[in-house]
Formats: sequence, structure tokens, C-alpha cells
Amino acid sequence: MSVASVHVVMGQRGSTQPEVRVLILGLDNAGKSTLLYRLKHRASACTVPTIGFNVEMLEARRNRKPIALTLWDVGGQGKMREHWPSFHADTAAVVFVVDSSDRGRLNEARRELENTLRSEQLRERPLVLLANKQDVCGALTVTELKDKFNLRKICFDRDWFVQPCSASTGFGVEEAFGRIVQMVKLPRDTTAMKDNVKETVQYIRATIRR
Ligand SMILES: Nc1nc2c(ncn2[C@@H]2O[C@H](COP(=O)(O)OP(=O)(O)OP(=O)(O)O)[C@@H](O)[C@H]2O)c(=O)[nH]1
Ligand SMILES: [Mg+2]
Repeated sequence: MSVASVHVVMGQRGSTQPEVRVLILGLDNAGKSTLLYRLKHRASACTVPTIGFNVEMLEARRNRKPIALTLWDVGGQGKMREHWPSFHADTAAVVFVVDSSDRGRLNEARRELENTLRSEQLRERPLVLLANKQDVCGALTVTELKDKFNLRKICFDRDWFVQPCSASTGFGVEEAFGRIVQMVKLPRDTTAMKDNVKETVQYIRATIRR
């Protein structure tokens, strides 16, 4: 596995600013990397399929206090999905991106979401499901997606929210980020958080080699 890009401002050890990890998953072509760069640069980006992962850190405020989010965007191609569990540890919220215009792959997306939510490491972690590609004519609505994914049932034990958006045009993206910031589970001991992305990358590489 390769690291497609790691653009991170390292956390300040000893700082009281909470630092939390957000995991962005979804099928290939869902729009995860487009979303990540939209959030980071507030612009549209040309992406290539992610072989490996991208990491970006964003700062925000929650209840007027600063909070730093490390966003992990992991490739969604079939061969990448077997590595998703290596990224589960220390995740404060899961963002699952769906291509709402691709009705033919909804069952596949639902299966992958269900598998992900079964992870013990992600127990009680909030889910933000992004109904992406709303700019495409005929895209499923939030209500349709909630039903198709049976979210009320599969998320009975966690907070969840479905946000319509378009990573290409920017529609709904700020709202999605605001929702993520509000929903992330803050660690009790912020200094205990692994704030060193290099350490995490080494850990993930070692896990995958095993
Ligand atoms: N119309 C439209 N196209 C989008 C949107 N978001 C992403 N795309 C396009 O969808 C394609 C895939 O986007 P990526 O962001 O690379 O998808 P990904 O989920 O990162 O895919 P993998 O890295 O393979 O897992 C690209 O051609 C994007 O331009 C959107 O909101 N609307
Ligand atoms: Mg990608």
C-alpha cells in the first residue's frame, strides 16, 4: 500500500486542543478524495483513484473551542477495502460517502457500510453518511438513501446523520463538515490521543505487511 499524500500540520504535543481522527470510507468513485480536497482547499480538484490513502488536518471550533480533525481518506477499490479495518483504531467518527447517482452500486455500498459498522473498534462511533453527487440528475434523495440503507436499523446504537452534498460543486460540504465537527466523539484524555500521523502511518504499514 502506498500513501497517496500526507499533508498534515503535526499536532502540538501537550496542547489542550482536542485532536480527533475522522475516517472517510465509501466505494471507489464515490467522491471521497474530491470531498477531502474541497474541504481543505475549498475548490474542485481533479482526482485519480486512491491507491493507499490521503491524510489532511483541518482546524475547526466546537462550542467556541478549537478542535483539530485529521481526516483519513482511504481508497475504496475492492482490493483496498480489505485494508479498511487497519484504519479503524482511534476513529472518532466515520464519514461514509455514497455516489447517490449510481443506483446500480447501492447494494454493494450498503454491504460495505454494514461490514464497517460491525467493527468493535468503531462501536458507538457516530456516522455521517454523505449523499454525494446531488448535482447529477436523478440522484437519490436523502429519504431514499435512508430507506435503502436501512439506517434507522443498522445505526440503532450510534448517532447518525445523512447530509446531501456535491463535492464537485461544494453544495452541502460546509454543512457536512459542521455536522462532523459536532458529532465526533472527543477522547476523554486528549493528551493520550495519537497525534503523530507518522506514527500512525508506520502502524498501518506494519499491520498491512503482517
Ligand atoms: N458530478 C459529480 N461528480 C463527482 C462528485 N464528487 C466526485 N465526483 C467525481 O467522481 C469521480 C471519483 O471521485 P474521487 O473523489 O476520486 O472518488 P473516490 O471516492 O476518492 O474514489 P477512490 O479513490 O477510487 O476510492 C471523479 O471523476 C470526481 O470528479 C460530485 O459531487 N458530483
Ligand atoms: Mg480517492
